[in-house]
Amino acid sequence: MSVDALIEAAASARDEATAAASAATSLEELRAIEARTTAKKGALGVLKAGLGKLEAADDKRVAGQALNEAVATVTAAIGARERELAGAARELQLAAERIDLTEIAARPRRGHTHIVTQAWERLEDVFVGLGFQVAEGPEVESDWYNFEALNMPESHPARGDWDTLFVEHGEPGTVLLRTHTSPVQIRVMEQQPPPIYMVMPGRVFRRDTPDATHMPVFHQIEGLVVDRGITMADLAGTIEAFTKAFFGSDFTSRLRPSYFPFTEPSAEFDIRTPTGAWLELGGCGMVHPNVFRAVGLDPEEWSGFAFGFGIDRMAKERHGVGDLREMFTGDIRFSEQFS
Ligand code: 2NL
Repeated sequence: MSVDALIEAAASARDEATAAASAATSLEELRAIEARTTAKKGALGVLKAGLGKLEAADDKRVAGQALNEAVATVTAAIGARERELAGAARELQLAAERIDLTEIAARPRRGHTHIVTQAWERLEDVFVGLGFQVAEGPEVESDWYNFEALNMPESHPARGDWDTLFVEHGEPGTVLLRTHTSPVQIRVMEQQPPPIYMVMPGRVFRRDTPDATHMPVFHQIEGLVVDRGITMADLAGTIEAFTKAFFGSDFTSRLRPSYFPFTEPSAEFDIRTPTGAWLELGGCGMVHPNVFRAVGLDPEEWSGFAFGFGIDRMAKERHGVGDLREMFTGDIRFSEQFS
């Protein structure tokens, strides 16, 4: 091959390869152009191998320069196109993975507590405002804390009123799910000397078939005051102050005679709504001397009152829920109505 023909072939291979490189749409195409042009067995590689056949040193130099220039041009064109393709691929990936954060900020989905929790926390707030402290205790209890210390010895007929759920642990009938939060009050009286001004909210358990007004698992708040010279007038005044603070100043309260084994005298308390209707809320009374004796307090020195009512029913009434069971299905469409 003459030197001119060789230079001509190099230029033509170069032009074909640079045009193909700038039109390429994939890395595979670029690798194929390399293979057929700049590689050892490609067009320019083969021409380079033919350099040795040229006789004149000048011809070798001129043709060698032309070949080197052609390889450099093609290599640069392939490199440039490769960077373009990589950039485009990255653009595509970014577009595909794009998240519009403003869309999320525009529709905040904030949850809220269950209506029983809302009532529980409001009750705590009101009692703390009246000067009470809050105490909690275990849900699995012994016979002593749930019954015995509350003036209900083993033979006491009132024990049957509590539909107790027993736990298979230890001696049969000695370990149970607490049927009220009163055991917490016993624990508090055992652990700290009076004066005591405390409320005990918590989950309690009874062997009941669920219906519109009963659940086997429900929530209660009980209050206990122990001090010197506490009378039934303090109980009535506290119930009245609570009623106005919790329901509003246009509500009032009343006590009606009742019976509980752990209080004497005992009463039910009702609240009167602004429309004049009376609603039963809970029970209360003066702490029975036997309860003081059970925790080692002298009933001649100390006196006190206690009260208790159901939290679930308060939430049910407040939100006009027709059936207690609705509150515990866990159905988000129910819960979300009460933010
Ligand atoms: C109700 C009535 C009541 C008590 C709870 C109590 C606790 C101790 C001593 C005396 Cl340690 N009494 N608690 C007293 C009267 C009534 O609850 O209807 N609860 C839902």
